[in-house]
Amino acid sequence: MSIVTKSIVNADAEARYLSPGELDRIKSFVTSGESRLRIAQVLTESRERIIKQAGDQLFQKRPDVVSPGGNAYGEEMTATCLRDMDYYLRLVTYGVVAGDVTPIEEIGIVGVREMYRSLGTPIDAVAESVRAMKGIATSLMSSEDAAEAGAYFDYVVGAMQ
Ligand SMILES: CCC1=C(C)/C(=C/C2=NC(=C\c3[nH]c(/C=C4\NC(=O)[C@H](C)[C@H]4CC)c(C)c3CCC(=O)O)/C(CCC(=O)O)=C2C)NC1=O
Repeated sequence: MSIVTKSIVNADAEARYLSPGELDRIKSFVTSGESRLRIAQVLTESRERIIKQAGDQLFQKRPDVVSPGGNAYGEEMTATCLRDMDYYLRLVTYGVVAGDVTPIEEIGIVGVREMYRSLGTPIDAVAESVRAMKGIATSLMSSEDAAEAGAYFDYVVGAMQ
């Protein structure tokens, strides 16, 4: 839910006008709108390159995951691994557009440890892949946009620690 919807739901539950604090938060959401949309556009347009390069970095750093016995060993499993990276990059764009990590949390973080444990996927390596995507993605942006975007990647990495 975006801050706008959230504030309206909260205010209406108490049949009141939006408070000055809520209006302030909505104002900063609106003010940052242009940069958040610009960031989401860059991530969307560059998604293939971000995933490819971050995948290469991950497999260089963690050759074990693509070696025999590794969770991403073999063409099909490697493709599934890159697909998961694509999932997390997509969720980051949702967070950026919403100005809120809630969509990332609800779709991709709740239950993620248990999921990867049951799949035998080393979650620290998934976190490493997200860190690599952050590095490549933010290198495509101004430092201000990079700081804004970086926070959403950091959220995912932190949640996997
Ligand atoms: C949008 C929310 C969402 C997420 C996050 C998600 C993840 C997800 N990753 C999966 C598998 C997988 N995920 C990986 C990923 C990796 N293995 C590694 O060693 C690397 C570190 C890493 C890549 C960075 C692999 C290799 C599998 C297949 C494992 C298997 O089938 O044994 C599976 C099992 C089902 C399937 O294969 O599709 C799910 C559900 N699905 C979702 O709907």
